[in-house]
Amino acid sequence: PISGNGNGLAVKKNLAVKAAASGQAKTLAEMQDKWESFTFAPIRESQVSRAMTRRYFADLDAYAESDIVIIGAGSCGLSAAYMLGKQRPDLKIAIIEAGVAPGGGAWLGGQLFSAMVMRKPADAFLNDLGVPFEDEGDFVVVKHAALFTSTLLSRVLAFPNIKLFNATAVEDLITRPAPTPTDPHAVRIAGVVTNWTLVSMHHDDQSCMDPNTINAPLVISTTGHDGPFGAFSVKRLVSMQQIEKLGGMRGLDMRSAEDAIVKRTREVVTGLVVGGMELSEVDGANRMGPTFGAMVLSGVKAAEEALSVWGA
Ligand code: AHZ
Repeated sequence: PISGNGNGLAVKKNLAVKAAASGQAKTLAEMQDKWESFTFAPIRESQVSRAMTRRYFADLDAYAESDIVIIGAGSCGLSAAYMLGKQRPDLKIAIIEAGVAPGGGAWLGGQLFSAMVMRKPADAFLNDLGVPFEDEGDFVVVKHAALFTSTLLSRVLAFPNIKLFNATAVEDLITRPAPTPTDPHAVRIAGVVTNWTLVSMHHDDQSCMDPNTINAPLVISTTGHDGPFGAFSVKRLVSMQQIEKLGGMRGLDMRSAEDAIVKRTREVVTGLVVGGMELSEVDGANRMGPTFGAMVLSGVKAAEEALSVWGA
């Protein structure tokens, strides 16, 4: 409804009439060569505002209780989301991505080159996704990393049960006591604490900017290796004394790094599955540099681990 202009009803009626008159869908061919008489369907600014905010706040409301939260929408997080969306349309899955642009480091291959290399058998993921590649024997090459990332992203965003909150940072983890016989101070992870990233970046020079929260029985953290934003959850696990210390990512060794990351993808603390390069910081694993097979297969395994924990 249009209101707040002192003449709400009249405007509403007027717009409804115009919308009915021009509302028929046109094909692009019908528009061609008729640009002199071209006009868009009518609109009022408040309609645009409400179209966006109503949906965003309805999503915040709906996903305040999520089934699974994925932190980070890089190649690993998006791969996990894709597998979960495909297998479990009944689950509510929120992805929290600190950047405005989801995709993490997967928009380019390496050193700003376009092509993206994936070692076999990660080509199975590309086949599932429908991304074409050149076969080089033991590895495959996607002609542009952006083709991989944009395809994966579009498939993930099309799932009705997945909501991506980008430009939103996870600032902390929600915990509940879960003492064990050997550790009376153990906790389980029960959700995430969020804030708009621009707000998160200004806690030092602005005050009173409390965060928001999402409850979820299972969190998958894929925030990448340490950096301005990376390795977020595992660093927090150390400061809250749930793991003793981080192993620290080791130097580059393509030959061992990829197997290690996939094999070690697991529930690190109850309720928190860690995948992708964030794991290299926990276990002291090598980095692999510009080969992305381990990222997608770690995502596949993280989804599998999450579902087994979630269903347990
Ligand atoms: O913005 C981050 C990125 O998109 C996001 N992120 C980090 N901290 C966050 C937080 N809240 C919300 N606190 C956060 N989002 O997480 C995403 C991580 O993506 P990535 O591409 O950096 O990590 P990945 O593990 O999916 O892929 C790693 C790719 C690499 S790094 C590497 C090497 O250095 O050797 N090799 C490969 C293949």
